[in-house]
Amino acid sequence: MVKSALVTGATGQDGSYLMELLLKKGYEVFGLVRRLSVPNMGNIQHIVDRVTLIDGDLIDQSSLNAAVKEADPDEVYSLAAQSFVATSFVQPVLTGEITGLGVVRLLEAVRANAPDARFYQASSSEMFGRVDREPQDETTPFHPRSPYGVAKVYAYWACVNYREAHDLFVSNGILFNHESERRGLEFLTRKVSHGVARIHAGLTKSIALGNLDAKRDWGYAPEYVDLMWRVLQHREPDDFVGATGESHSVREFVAEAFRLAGISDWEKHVTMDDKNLRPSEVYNLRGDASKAKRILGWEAKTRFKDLVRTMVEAEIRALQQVRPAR
Ligand code: NDP
Ligand code: GDR
Repeated sequence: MVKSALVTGATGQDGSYLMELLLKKGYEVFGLVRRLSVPNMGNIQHIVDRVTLIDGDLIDQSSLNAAVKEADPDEVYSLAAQSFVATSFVQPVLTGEITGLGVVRLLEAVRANAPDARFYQASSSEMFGRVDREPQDETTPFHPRSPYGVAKVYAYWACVNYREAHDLFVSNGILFNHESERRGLEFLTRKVSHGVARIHAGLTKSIALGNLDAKRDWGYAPEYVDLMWRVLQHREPDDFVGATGESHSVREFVAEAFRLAGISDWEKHVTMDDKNLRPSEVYNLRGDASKAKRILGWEAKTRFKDLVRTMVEAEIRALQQVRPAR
């Protein structure tokens, strides 16, 4: 029997890699997309004729009910979110509506229309926030530091509650940062790799950043969607951290990206803009994914320097395709 999966957040970084993976595994794939005045199919253009796209919005219950009915899924991957932490400080209510309550709407749609489906929730290391121990694992207490983190904690506990109260198969992946050339341009790694490539091409002179001392556990996105799939293949619902176990500062990321582009004096190309600072910052995250390794056989493979290289090289290549070297 061919399995079917419904992926929300289909146009995002993770949705695009996950749908590719599910197609490779022979799934019938349904992707939830919301109506935009100008469609943004960039990440999924290459697979758009092999998946079924369903219109829907996490704010709209009836569209989620209809999507679940149409897909009749064996597996649901709840990836859609207002996912940019900085924006959550200026749009806290919208972030709560989408990133928090939106997940409950999807759970309700599944409970009513596909109660046997397995449900994956894209939970986040941002839930740990102000950490009191290192590394963080499934037992680390949550202390979110942004409206985004708060909304993710709400969604996380809603998932646990639907598992306990309604006996649904609901699992959380608590994933640390994972990046790629498909990342949105406002996220740090893509902003830097894109900016460095433009400086390398002589198109601009500098990048404006915020806190260079924050540390993150950065992995490579295609490996993390494999973890999502493994989480739902496990015999029982459970929660798993996904991380590399290594932490690096924003400053290290920036220095390495400029080094790879052959620019040694990176400080001359980075300016500070207070607009990029957050009212409350998450200073230090490093994950312990040993539970996922032990139970699911999953491990992050791409190390920090290879991730930076992959992203910078992709940006330089992309620019060369637009403006071939003379
Ligand atoms: P993206 O920001 O790239 O993608 C978010 C997706 O959600 C987009 O497809 C977006 O659609 C969709 N979306 C936003 N609002 C709505 C809405 N109201 N209704 C329907 N769809 C909506 O995120 P990522 O792919 O990076 O992340 C996927 C999930 O994993 C998110 O929930 C994120 O919070 C979480 N996460 C991500 C991590 C990471 O490092 N990437 C780490 C831990 C958790 P559109 O294209 O139209 O904007
Ligand atoms: P994060 O990712 O907040 O960790 O959330 P982001 O790339 O936005 O920030 C990482 C760190 O870099 C610092 N920083 C800057 N960040 C941005 N975006 N722009 C800047 O100019 C800049 N300067 C410094 C930030 O302050 C922060 O410390 C991501 C998202 O994908 C979430 O959805 C996900 O849940 C978490 O990762 C895990």
